[in-house]
Parts: sequence; C-alpha cells; structure tokens
Amino acid sequence: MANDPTTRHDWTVEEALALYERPLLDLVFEAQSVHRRHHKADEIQLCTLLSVKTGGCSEDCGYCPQSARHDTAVGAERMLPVEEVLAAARAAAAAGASRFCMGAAWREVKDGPAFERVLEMVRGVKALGLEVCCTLGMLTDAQAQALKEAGLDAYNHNLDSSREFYGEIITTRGYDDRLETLGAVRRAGVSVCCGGIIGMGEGPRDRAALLVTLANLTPHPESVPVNALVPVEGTPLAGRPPVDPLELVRTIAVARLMMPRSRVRLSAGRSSLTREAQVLCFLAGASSIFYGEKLLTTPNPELNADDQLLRDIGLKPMAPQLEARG
Ligand code: SAM
Ligand code: DTB
Ligand code: SF4
Repeated sequence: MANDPTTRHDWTVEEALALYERPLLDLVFEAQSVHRRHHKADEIQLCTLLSVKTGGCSEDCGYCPQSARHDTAVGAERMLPVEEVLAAARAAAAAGASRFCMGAAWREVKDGPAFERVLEMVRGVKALGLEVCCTLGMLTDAQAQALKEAGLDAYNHNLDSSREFYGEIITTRGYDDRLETLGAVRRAGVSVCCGGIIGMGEGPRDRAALLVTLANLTPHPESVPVNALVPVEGTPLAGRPPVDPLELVRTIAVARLMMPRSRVRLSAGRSSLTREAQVLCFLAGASSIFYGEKLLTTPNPELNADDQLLRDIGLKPMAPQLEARG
C-alpha cells in the first residue's frame, strides 16, 4: 500500500533519508501513486523565465554565473525596460506557458525606481492573464505586500541545500536570512516557491535535510523547484562532475512523498538530461518545467524539443491558475 502522509510537518532527516535510500522502483511507484491522488496525471505546468536584471550581484553563491565575485562570461547589465519584458511575456503566453517568472541578480530588493519598475512589470504580466512570479533576493514584509498588491502570485527564493552544506556554497548571507524572506512572502499571502540544487558536492543526507526543512514549513511551499547544478565556467563549482540523473529522480520522488500537494518542478539542468531521464522525473512526481530556450543566463531545451517530448508522452500544458479577482 502506498503511504500517503498528506500534510505532515514533523519530518526527521532519518525518515527522509530512509525514503531516499529505498529501492528506486518502490520509491518511484509510491511517489507516482501519491502524485495521482493529488494532481492530474496528464498535466504539466510550463513556466517561462526571464532575467530582468542580469549579473553584477554582490552575493558569492558558488554556483551562480551572475555573482560579481566570479569571473564568468556574464557581465552586469542594465535592468530591462517594462515594454521589453511584456513583449517576452506575450511571446511566452502565445507559446503555451501559464506562468512567467522574472529574476533579478540582487542580494535584496531596495525600495526606489528599480522596485517600482518591477511592480509595473508584475502588473503588466498579470494583465496578460499569466500567473506571475518573481525572484529578486531578500524582501521585507512591506515589499512582499507591495508585490502582492501589484498582483504577484508566487515568489521564488531557494534554500539551495541543507543548513550544514549551505555555508560551503554561500558566505554572504545566511540560512536564517532566507527563512526570514520566506516568512515575509507567506505573511503577504503570496505563494511560496522554494527548493534547491543538487550536484554541488552535497550528499544524500544534505538533500534529505533540505527536504525536511521545506516539508516542515507550514504550510508546505506551493512550488518546489529541484535544480541540477548547471556548471558554469568561471564559478567555483565549474568543475563539478554531472550529477547522476537517478539522484535527481530520487530527490524529486522524496519531495513528492513529503509534500504531496506541492508542485515539484524539474528546473535547471534539463539540457543535460535525456528524454528518458526527464520522463523518470515526471514519473517520480515532477509536473512542472521551465519552458523557453533560456533559463536566466544558461541554455534550456528548445521549445520544439519540449513540445515534441510532451506530445510523445501525452502531457498537456496546464492553464494559468488565477485567483478569482473580485
Ligand atoms: N538573486 C536571487 C536569489 O538568489 O534569490 C534570484 C535569482 S537566483 C539566480 C535564483 C536561483 O537560481 C538560485 O537560488 C539557485 O537555486 C538557482 N541557480 C542559480 N545558478 C544556478 C546554476 N548554475 N545551476 C542551478 N541552479 C542555479
Ligand atoms: C529556480 O529554482 N531555478 C531557476 C529559477 N528558480 C529562478 C533559475 C535557474 C538558473 C540557472 C542558471 C542560469 O540560467 O543562470
Ligand atoms: Fe546573486 Fe542570486 Fe546569483 Fe546568489 S544566486 S549570486 S543572490 S543572483
């Protein structure tokens, strides 16, 4: 019998690790069984990303090509004009995406013209009938509230790894800073999108501990992005060997079992996965992808390849889930 721990918030690392280490076919079977209880099995969410402010970031995240502390091919660029962002959002909607996510290479949001411009982007994207998401770094309660009032549906802010491993990757801000921003997002009534990265040199226990932190948030994050490290030349993690796709499958399956109602997103790293590995991730409970040729600064599969994959396996793009507006 599939075990269905719907809304537990008292997970231990030992329990999560025991799930992670189960025989793969049992784990995937159980994850798919739980998935089908809470989600439509033939639907996938397509989210399109756009970097609205690229590069020059003051943080030292070891994986990130946008950190000013790493010598990568990504330079500091100006913030995009609102019209250019809305043109990209219209194109994403026309291609079939239901959510549009805007990223900025900021440590934190600062009040002023740049934030005002983001609010305008949020209002504009929302008016196109898309779900709208942002990832802008740390936020205060007032900023989260302003984003909510502009129509923001979701905010992405990742914990990236376990509390223990986090310090190996980022030194310029702490785990508790991240949790504080997640609290501000939640208090403002914006959906929480929070996950991590695998393949940075962490072990199964770190992956289990990250999932425990996520699953013990009340309520669970509505979206859980699981990224495979995209190693970028010039970053400290450039030389990491590629993660075994089956580790990605296990991470997704355990996320699915621990947070049955959350949407688990197979996020960065799809360009280096075979179609078959991606299908296994879907079987393990992922039902969302980034759709568009570029993530923020690195390549993602071509639209044609993704369209073909979804057709071949019979998955249909989800429509935007917009809150009824009074
Ligand atoms: N600056 C904001 C922040 O850090 O919250 C928003 C943008 S940041 C690029 C969003 C997320 O992208 C990071 O938290 C990290 O999880 C993911 N990311 C960045 N570079 C990556 C890489 N090379 N491979 C996989 N994921 C990556
Ligand atoms: C998330 O978890 N993954 C996305 C999104 N949230 C913002 C970002 C992936 C970035 C990959 C590296 C790049 O393209 O710069
Ligand atoms: Fe800056 Fe975000 Fe990249 Fe970290 S992940 S360096 S905060 S853009």
